[in-house]
Amino acid sequence: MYDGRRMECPRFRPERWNIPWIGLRIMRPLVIALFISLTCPAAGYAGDPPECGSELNTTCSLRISVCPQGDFETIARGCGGSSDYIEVIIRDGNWYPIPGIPTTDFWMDACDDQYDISPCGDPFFLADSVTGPDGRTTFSGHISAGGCVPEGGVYFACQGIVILEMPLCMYVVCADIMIVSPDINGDGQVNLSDLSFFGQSYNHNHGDPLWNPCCDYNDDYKCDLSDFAFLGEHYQHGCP
Ligand SMILES: [Ca+2]
Ligand SMILES: [Ca+2]
Repeated sequence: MYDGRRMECPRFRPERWNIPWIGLRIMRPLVIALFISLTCPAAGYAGDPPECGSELNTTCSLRISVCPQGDFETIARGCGGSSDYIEVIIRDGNWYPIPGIPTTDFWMDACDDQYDISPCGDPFFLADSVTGPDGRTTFSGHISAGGCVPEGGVYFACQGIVILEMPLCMYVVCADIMIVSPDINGDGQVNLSDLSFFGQSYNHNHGDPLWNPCCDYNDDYKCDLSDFAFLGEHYQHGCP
């Protein structure tokens, strides 16, 4: 069983990595995992950091509106109700669950390299609790970030190690999560520059050439006065 040891590897934050010769962010987590496997002690005992065997699930196709200030929609409301969540089950190299992982040891970003979650703070979101005896925890709170991930999904990392699809662990798990923010350009502030982006999509709906899903904060496939009201509510909000 897990003996309480924590991995002493350097902690990596995938969003800070720049690998121009690969380009696609989808490759970046795999490169990070390879680097860690080469520079850290080999797995072989319970209590190793998360590797192949971890899981990432959502209760539905989450659509979450976030603000750099962390005061927009919670993950729990990401499907229109109030009880949805993201779930992870973290296991080590021997598929033993890892309990006690701190709430701060998780990270997420867009699977598609053309999109970005722009985090405010480190961490910019928290797990609801430390991982339990089964290695499980959930996420249902606020996210402090800007940017936009309209498609392609979101990957998760725990202690810098990206969760991969079982059983082969060849591919990154991209959870069905869409993230939008009134900080449309992801510079950490909701201001005039975002208003300019919003204006270009205003009164354009899904299917229109000028439709921009990053401007739809109430998930009705329209960019209209309702969304403008949300932008106004968070105007001049920024990273704490
Ligand atoms: Ca902005
Ligand atoms: Ca809308």
